[in-house]
Amino acid sequence: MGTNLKEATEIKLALAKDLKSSQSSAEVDILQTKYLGKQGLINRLFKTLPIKTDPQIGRQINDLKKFVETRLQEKLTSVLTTTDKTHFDVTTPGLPIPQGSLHLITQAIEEIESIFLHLGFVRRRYPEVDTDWYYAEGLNIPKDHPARDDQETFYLSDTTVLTAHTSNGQLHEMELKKAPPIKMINIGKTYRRQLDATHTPMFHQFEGLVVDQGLNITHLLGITDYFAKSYFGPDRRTRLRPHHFQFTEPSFEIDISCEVCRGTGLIDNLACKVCKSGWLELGGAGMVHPQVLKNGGLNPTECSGFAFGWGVERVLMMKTGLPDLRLIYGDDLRFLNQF
Ligand code: FA5
Repeated sequence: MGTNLKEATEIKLALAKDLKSSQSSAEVDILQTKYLGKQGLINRLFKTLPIKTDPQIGRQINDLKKFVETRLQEKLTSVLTTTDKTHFDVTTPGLPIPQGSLHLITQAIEEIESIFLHLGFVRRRYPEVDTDWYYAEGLNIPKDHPARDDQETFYLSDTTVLTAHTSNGQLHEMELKKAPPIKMINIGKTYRRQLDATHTPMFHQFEGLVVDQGLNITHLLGITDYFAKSYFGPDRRTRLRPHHFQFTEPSFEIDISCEVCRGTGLIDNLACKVCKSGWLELGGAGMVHPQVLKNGGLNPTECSGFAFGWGVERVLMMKTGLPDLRLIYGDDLRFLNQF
């Protein structure tokens, strides 16, 4: 009897010491094996002590076993709730991961790009920082033209600008291709010193340029109409309005029929509040000026072309009824999450 008491006391003392130095569930697991495992200290007592001849001994070892089990369980609970930060409970429900999405302008650019790719256009990206020649001089915009006004254009040096339109891509494309046919859509960032509900200092334009033999205004109209119907809906119509750009001749503004009043300009016999006239302005276009073809290294007696340049933010505004372009570049997630 004395012998087994002595061994139980030794085990309890060793356990107390082990528990004190254990700081993690992994360490408690090791103790579990050391004391309660198949080859553990308690099982060794069952094997070595005369439990068959003295049932008292068996009972005492069982009590010791329960004691060890309880202390190990207590220790495990304690390390899990306090010190053990490495423990991973696979049954704990996960935290929801906030889901991101493409920015609404990226989505609009992808949609516009896919419409033009469908028509056989090639997507291009030309410099946002460019020289005076590509941005203005080569496009027939002389030094004293109002578009050069530094109130509107960000000049980086006397001869370098942050491009205020994507039309600089026209000359780059002509130089790259060297000969017709040309059919490119240049979508890029553009910059102007403007800020209000319909103007942002950085915005995007998509610039189409098509050069080939025998092109005329009806081809421009066909492309414009296809874009309007694909992007805005099959009921929309387009029209040309005379306008002026230095790099196209003749030049136009393209209008698209208003969806709200269906192009009539009237709702319940009152002027439509969205468009007032039945039409909304899409952007500029025209037949490429012969001098610009020459500047791009092409022969205007052998080919002709048309070009257009429209604002991505503005077409998105027209499509979605967005009241203020500044929302697009703000950080209000209640707005951005809707896209
Ligand atoms: C031009 O920039 C011409 N380069 C377009 C062109 C290309 C004409 C090819 C002929 C041939 P405009 O200045 O009108 O044109 O600008 C084109 C479009 O850019 C506008 O219709 C509008 O949709 C958009 N836009 C202009 N300024 C801003 C701005 N600050 N914020 C957002 N969109 C703008």
